[in-house]
Amino acid sequence: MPTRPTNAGSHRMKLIASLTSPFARKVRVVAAEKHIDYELVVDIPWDEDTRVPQYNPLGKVPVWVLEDGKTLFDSRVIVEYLDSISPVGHVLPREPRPRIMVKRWEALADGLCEAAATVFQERKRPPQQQSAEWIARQMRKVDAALTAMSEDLGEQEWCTGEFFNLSDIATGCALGYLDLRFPELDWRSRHPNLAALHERLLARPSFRDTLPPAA
Ligand SMILES: N[C@@H](CCC(=O)N[C@@H](CS)C(=O)NCC(=O)O)C(=O)O
Repeated sequence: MPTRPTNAGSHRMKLIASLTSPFARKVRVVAAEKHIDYELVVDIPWDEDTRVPQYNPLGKVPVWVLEDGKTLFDSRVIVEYLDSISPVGHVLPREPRPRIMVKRWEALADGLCEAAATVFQERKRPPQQQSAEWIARQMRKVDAALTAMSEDLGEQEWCTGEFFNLSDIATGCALGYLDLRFPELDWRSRHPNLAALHERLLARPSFRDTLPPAA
């Protein structure tokens, strides 16, 4: 069960996260795929009593707390660290070119989430303060990222070819985030290959067990 932060002196590694964050989900999926033990500490950075700024000056989740209390952020730094501490189920290739191509996918998927999260936050503001132009600009990024992902995936089983890796994890978390925050966005009919990838990912316990709670 997730807990609130309590035992600061513990040596068990911790992940401070909200259950709806696609960036935090990416970290949780990587940790699960690599069988890395940690304590999940649920903290919502938008809540008044959030303690996230004590762990990350940027006030964002996810934050990974090491055994000695040192904190790591952001999600890309955390997943790179997790991949380096355990040889189980590497999610990043060793060779420079394939490795950077996986990180390129990650940047695209994370960028989609950033644009989508910006729209989600903008829509929470009073209607007269919302900028339709700003929302349209961000949604164009979401659409363009989906198109690029779909084109790059093509008929392949996984994002970078025949092996499952961080590119698939990041993409799956981005698609899951769209389902959570933009259920009206019919990305499946426009990009059936991404829909099939999403189904393949949901066959993995790491993805099923980290599905965001219903909005
Ligand atoms: N680039 C960061 C993005 C993290 C991020 O934006 N997290 C959101 C939750 S999905 C957050 O904590 N927002 C709080 C805020 O911006 O104050 C990462 O990959 O970890």
